[in-house]
Amino acid sequence: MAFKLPELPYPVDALAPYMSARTLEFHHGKHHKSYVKKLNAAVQETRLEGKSLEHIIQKTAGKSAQVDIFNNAAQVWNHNFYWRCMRPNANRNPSGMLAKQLSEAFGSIASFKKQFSQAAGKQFGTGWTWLYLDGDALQIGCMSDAETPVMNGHKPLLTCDVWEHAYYLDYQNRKDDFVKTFLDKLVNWDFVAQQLNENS
Ligand code: MN3
Repeated sequence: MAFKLPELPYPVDALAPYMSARTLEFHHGKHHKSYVKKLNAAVQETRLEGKSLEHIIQKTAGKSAQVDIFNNAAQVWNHNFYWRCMRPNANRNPSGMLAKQLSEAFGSIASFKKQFSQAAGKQFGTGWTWLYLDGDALQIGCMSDAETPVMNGHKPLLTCDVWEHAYYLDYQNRKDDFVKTFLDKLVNWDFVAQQLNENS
């Protein structure tokens, strides 16, 4: 069973004006699609063919001979997850148990957003900014290129793609504006809360 490009969970123009249809057409329809195609070609007739993305990521992480498989598998996983982290007409802030746990871990919701933004801002070059669970501890981290908490057995809760292809058409060099808009206008906090609940 080859991997497939999942449909976006909303129409391609649904996140405008914060993320344009043009960005989603390129990012989902070309970048993400290309990772899926390259991954299928790379695992064909290897022992990894037919295995889950998580299995492939964990088996190839840190192995230089399999870096091509790792990069494409992790990018497929990360993008599959990223689209689900956003929704149209999103609430500005989380509520309920998620809000309580974020406030306990990071001081307040505003402080969580500030720390997440700072982590994204510090990422030099391509990468992803994450909120994830390490055991029961909520952590913010930036990881380079295709790296993902999945490779370490951690549980991702939220991610922001900070590769230039994620924001350049809409924000050009204003990465900080993109991350702020992502946190205030695009995050599907219900999805983040669901990921947290799956763990308990
Ligand atoms: Mn991307």
